[in-house]
Formats: sequence, structure tokens, C-alpha cells
Amino acid sequence: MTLVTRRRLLTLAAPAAVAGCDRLAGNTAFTDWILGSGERLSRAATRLIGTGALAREYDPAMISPTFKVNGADDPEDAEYQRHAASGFADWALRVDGLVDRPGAFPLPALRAMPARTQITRHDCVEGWSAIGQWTGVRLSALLDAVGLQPRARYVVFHCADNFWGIRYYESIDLNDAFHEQTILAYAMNGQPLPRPHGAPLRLRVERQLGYKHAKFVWRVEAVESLAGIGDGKGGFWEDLMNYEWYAGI
Ligand SMILES: Nc1nc2c(c(=O)[nH]1)N[C@H]1C(S)=C(S)[C@@H](COP(=O)(O)O)O[C@H]1N2
Ligand SMILES: [Mo]
Repeated sequence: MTLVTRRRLLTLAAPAAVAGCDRLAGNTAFTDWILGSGERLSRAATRLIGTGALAREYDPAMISPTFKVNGADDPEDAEYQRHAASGFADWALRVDGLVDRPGAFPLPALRAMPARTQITRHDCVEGWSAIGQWTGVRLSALLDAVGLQPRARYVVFHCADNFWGIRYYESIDLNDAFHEQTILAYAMNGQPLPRPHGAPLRLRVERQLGYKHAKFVWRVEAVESLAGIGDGKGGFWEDLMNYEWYAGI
């Protein structure tokens, strides 16, 4: 499948329009029209990303009676423990990096944003699967709220837990970030997200393997390159064990 990335489209469309500005500077109406069409083109480009096949969704009857907990189940980080003890009442998700309006989003604010509920199968690379229902804020809504900048190419999820002092993190590209089923889940099977499954927020990126689904998400960062993050391979297990960055199922 050929993915038309937002960046590729923008480099084709927008700079061509902007390059004409100097020459046309005297003609305001025409310049406005050209810049306006650049805007329209970049909006069209934004609509093209985040498309593609949906992961299969299941009937409520298929929800697994037990859903294994894997990896970290209760981050020992003092700040995490303090917030968990108060039910994350005064916690807020930080969203920053290449965005126009970096912000901090408390859980009630996230719950008030466009949401999605889906029943999907989680596949762990270690060879187990489980079906669960997830409800969360659409990542696309969050990114639209902060105004993703055209230079942004990846979204990084910084987590509250660490192994041997190395913080868990994960990253996805904009096609997955804007995909309809990509959510930051605050509920599982109709209940507030249980701590071992990643409270207060965990990523669901349904077309990829379990390790991409970052739990205990503390901060979301938009970046142009993954080079400066961790060891540069885009995720904790990618850095440590050379796991695939794109873990397509
Ligand atoms: N922050 C964080 N996210 C994580 C992990 C982890 O250890 N820490 N483990 C990953 C792995 S390998 C899997 S299979 C799933 C497990 O999610 P679950 O505990 O809800 O089953 O979370 C993923 N996300
Ligand atoms: Mo996993």
C-alpha cells in the first residue's frame, strides 16, 4: 500500500504556492487566493492521512473474560503514585512539541472531546491475544486541538513507567495518528481504565502489535524525527530488542 504522507503532499503543494509570493506581492487579492489555495490544499492533505483499513471489530459477546496484564502494571514513579492515589483528579496530559498551542488536558477535558468506542483484539508479540472494549479520545481530535505543525511527522508517547531506569515510550506516524481507531483510552470494558492496563490513559493503535499500545501515557510530543528520542528507534522495545517500529498485524 502506498501511503501518501501529509509531509509529502505538503512539500508538493504548499511550497509551490508560497514560492510565488514574492513575485505576486503587489497583487494582494491574487496572493490571498494563492495562499488560500495552499491552506485548502494542506487541509485536503490532512484529510488524506489517517485513512486506510480498519482493524476488525467484534461483538460484545466476544469480549475476553480475562485480559492478561503485560509489562509494567503499576509504575513506581513517585509522581505517578501520587496522582494514582487521588484518582488522577488533578493530573493533566501534556501535549507539546511541534504544535501551535501546547497544552495540558485534565481527564474531564479529554472525556469531553470526540470519543470512540471499539471492541478489538490485542495481539502481543509474545503469542497471546485478548479481546477488549476500549473507549477514549480520538488522537486526531487532540492533535487538531493543539494544532499540529506541518513539520511534524511522528507522535511520541512518553509513559510514566520505566524498566531499569529507562522510560517506556512509543511512537507512530501521522497516518496511524489520524486513523479513526487510534485513541487514547480512558475506559476498558465500560469501566475506568484499570491501573494495570495503563491508567490514566493508554494508546490503542489497533493495526499494530501490543507493545505499540503505550500504557500510562504521561505526555504526547509531536516531532519531525525520532532521532533525538531514546536510542532513536522509536520505542522502548525497538531500542532495546530491535523490535519492528512498524509492528503491523
Ligand atoms: N508504558 C508501558 N506500555 C506498555 C507496556 C509496558 O510495559 N509499559 N507493555 C506493552 C506490551 S508488550 C503489551 S502486550 C501491552 C499490554 O497491555 P495490557 O497490560 O493492557 O495487556 O502493553 C504495552 N504497552
Ligand atoms: Mo506485548
